[in-house]
Amino acid sequence: MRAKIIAILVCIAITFGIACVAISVLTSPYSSNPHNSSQPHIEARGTVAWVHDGDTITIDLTWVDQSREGITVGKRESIRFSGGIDAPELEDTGGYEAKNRVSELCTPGREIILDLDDSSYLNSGTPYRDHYGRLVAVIYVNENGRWINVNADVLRWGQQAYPNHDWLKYTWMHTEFDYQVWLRSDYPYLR
Ligand SMILES: [Ca+2]
Repeated sequence: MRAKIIAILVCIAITFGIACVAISVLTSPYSSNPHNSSQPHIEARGTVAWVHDGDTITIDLTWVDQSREGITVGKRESIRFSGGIDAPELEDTGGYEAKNRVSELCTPGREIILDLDDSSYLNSGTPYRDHYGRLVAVIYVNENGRWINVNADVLRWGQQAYPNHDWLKYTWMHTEFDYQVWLRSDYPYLR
């Protein structure tokens, strides 16, 4: 009798455990993608506060992967676009146009997801940040069910629209990301 009760309790515990795992997987930010299966890698989420220029925006962090050291939910952070790319300064040719290009995708209050640059500490000595303390990342927005890499978008647009500017000015720096992938014709995360 006692063995039977123990067996029943073990069965209940196993069922409960499986249910808990299933619920956590279904509600995880990694799987909460209503639009498509090819969701980019996510290490943080946030909402846009404002756009500085063609390669930097400010966001409010709403979710951060637990293992990301020194990054706190609820904090306002500047995000420098990763991948070694550079947009013109606002006072230079194409600067305002680049800001407008980013602003089309990064409207205030819009949700974005971030793939933080795991290699940026090699440049600054601080995980995921540059020398100015900004987070370095790739920013994605979801537009009508498509994930768009904002870094790749401004790079591809800029090279066409303002070819005299060196859009790949910082590719000598350490980065997790390969801008050459973003320039391929079959790159998926584009408008
Ligand atoms: Ca990363």
